[in-house]
Amino acid sequence: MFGRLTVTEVVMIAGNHDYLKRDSYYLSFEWEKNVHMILSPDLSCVEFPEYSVAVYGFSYSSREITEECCKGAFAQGKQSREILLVHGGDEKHVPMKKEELLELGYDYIALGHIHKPQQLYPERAAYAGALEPVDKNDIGMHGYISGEITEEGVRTVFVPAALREYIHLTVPVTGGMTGHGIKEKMRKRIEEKGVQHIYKIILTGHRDPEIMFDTESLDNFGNIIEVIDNTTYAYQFSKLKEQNRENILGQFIESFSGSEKDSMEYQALCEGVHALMETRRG
Ligand SMILES: [Mn+2]
Repeated sequence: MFGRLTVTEVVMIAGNHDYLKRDSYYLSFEWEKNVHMILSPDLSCVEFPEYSVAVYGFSYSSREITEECCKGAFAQGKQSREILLVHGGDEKHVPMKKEELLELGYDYIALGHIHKPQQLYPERAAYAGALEPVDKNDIGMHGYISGEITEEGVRTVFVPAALREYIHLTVPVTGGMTGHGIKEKMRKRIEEKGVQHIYKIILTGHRDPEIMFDTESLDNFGNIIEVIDNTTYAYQFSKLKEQNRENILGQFIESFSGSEKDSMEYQALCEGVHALMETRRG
């Protein structure tokens, strides 16, 4: 596939997942002419004199690299534009400090390992992130970074390219909404955001105590991996308290007076009242 590219040179390094084992396919594979894999575990470079560019990097030869090997990995001035490829950034995978990276003298540092795209320093160092999200908690946009080095310096732009996103979608529920109503609301919200994405739905707000909804049946498009029901029951506590001054229900509500809507106490109030009401209903 890389070989089909017509005006592109590909430079790559092995990371912690595809590190260079003794029988690694990387060691014997014959890449197309435009593909340059840096196999050395020590800093090496590929030069492109026609573009006045040198790309530096090193590959993993073990699952982990706990040394700070970016320390002292200075740009060597072989070409007028120099780029560094690094895979890692956490404790067990090439620990590094942002300040130290920036002092190495590269025009740009292209980072991998962390799946979420993020800039370490604008126009100088960034994680492109995974091309597609690879885990259900890998939320947000995914794509690649397109960069240009000119006389004016480096300019980068993040290009969203993933076909799907994992989205955590909050759907507010109000008292009086039926199971069908909630399902319709979810359908609308998902249609607005895109049915191609994969959703974790978080139901919030208050629901009618009489309403039972089956979270299993809410999946309109087959793209919901989880429904979390964080709703509380929509009771009118002040009215219930008035009506039940003389019994345990009224006293129970009274004992929670003043609790904040989002607090654990409020949750306990809702659950407790619901339990007491259920016993009444018999
Ligand atoms: Mn990695």
